[in-house]
Amino acid sequence: MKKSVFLFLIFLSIVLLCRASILEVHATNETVFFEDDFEKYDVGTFPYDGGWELWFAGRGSEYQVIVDSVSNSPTRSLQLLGHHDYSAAYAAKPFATEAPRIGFEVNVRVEEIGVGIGEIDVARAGFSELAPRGRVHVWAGVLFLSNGSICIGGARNWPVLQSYVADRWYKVKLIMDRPSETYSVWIDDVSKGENLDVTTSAGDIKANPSFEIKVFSLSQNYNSVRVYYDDVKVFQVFELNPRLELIPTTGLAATTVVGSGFAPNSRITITWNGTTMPTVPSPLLTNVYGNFTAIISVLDQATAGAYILKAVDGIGTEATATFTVIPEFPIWIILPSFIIATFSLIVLKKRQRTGRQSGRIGYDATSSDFFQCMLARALDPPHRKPCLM
Ligand SMILES: [Ca+2]
Repeated sequence: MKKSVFLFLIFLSIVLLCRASILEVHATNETVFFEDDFEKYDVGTFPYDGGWELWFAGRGSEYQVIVDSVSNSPTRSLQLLGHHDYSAAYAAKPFATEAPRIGFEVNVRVEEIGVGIGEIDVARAGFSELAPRGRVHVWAGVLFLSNGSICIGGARNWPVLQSYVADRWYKVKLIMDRPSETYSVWIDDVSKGENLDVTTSAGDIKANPSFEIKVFSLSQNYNSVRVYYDDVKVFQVFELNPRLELIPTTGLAATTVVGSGFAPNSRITITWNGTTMPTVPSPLLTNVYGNFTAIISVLDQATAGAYILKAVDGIGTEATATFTVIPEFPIWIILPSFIIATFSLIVLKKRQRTGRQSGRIGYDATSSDFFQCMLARALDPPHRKPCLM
């Protein structure tokens, strides 16, 4: 009995380890554009050094600062404070990408709820752009309303995700699929919605697609409530499905290598039977979709056979394809062609010569010797004597 329990525990441990490994592999399928825990800035300053911009100063720039009185990790966070309904406090960090799937994480803490009008947001985090006349367009922004609700959306009548309380950190995560204009959202790592339609405060989503996103922004909008942000991460999400195609798959000189399903914006290394080989272009990088195209020259032109080409990206994702080296013109084609061509050349020259001299067509001993000489050279490469007409 004890032995069976012991074996069961070992089996359970193996299963859990495998599951952990799978989750770990899955978690690596993202590229971080930037992350910030606000620890490297001086207290009382705005994090300009980290690339953050202060779009609007709310109650005053002296309130839009790093603080060490409240933090999610380990000692500092960013405080924002607006000025009633007159002026919001906005911190924004630009990032330029055409990546199809982008996401963000941020921890949010609101000092008070139930202050002022309840149906408007005191905290707002999301992908956005600065529009003319001091407006900010947000795509699927996550909103903390003054009535204690966490909502989402770029327009009014937002769907409610859950309630929240004051003076508590909430971890918000959102991943947006821009080609389909959908997103999924989590609060404290619990899913609150999948494949929801992206809406935007810019207006109709078709006229204002999420590919217009230029920044990630944090703000304190209404009711003048201190809001704290910490541990920001903005990233790209991708799925690995590496494939390699060669065009052509056989030949002698060169081939085009077409890869897909690799890590986006990642450096690709091509090997030929294990030997790293030059590529055109160089360096070779995948695009935002994880695709690439390159031209390579065949390394072993002298030895016919099958060779393994392997492409590996910066995180170790790899795919292989086989290239077969064959002479462009096999000997069984070259030799008869050579004989026929030589014979035809002799005949032609003979005709020209005899035609010029007497108008008669025929052979002589000299041309026959030349033909035999050329045939001997073709069949016996070491035979290097010149063949004379
Ligand atoms: Ca921190």
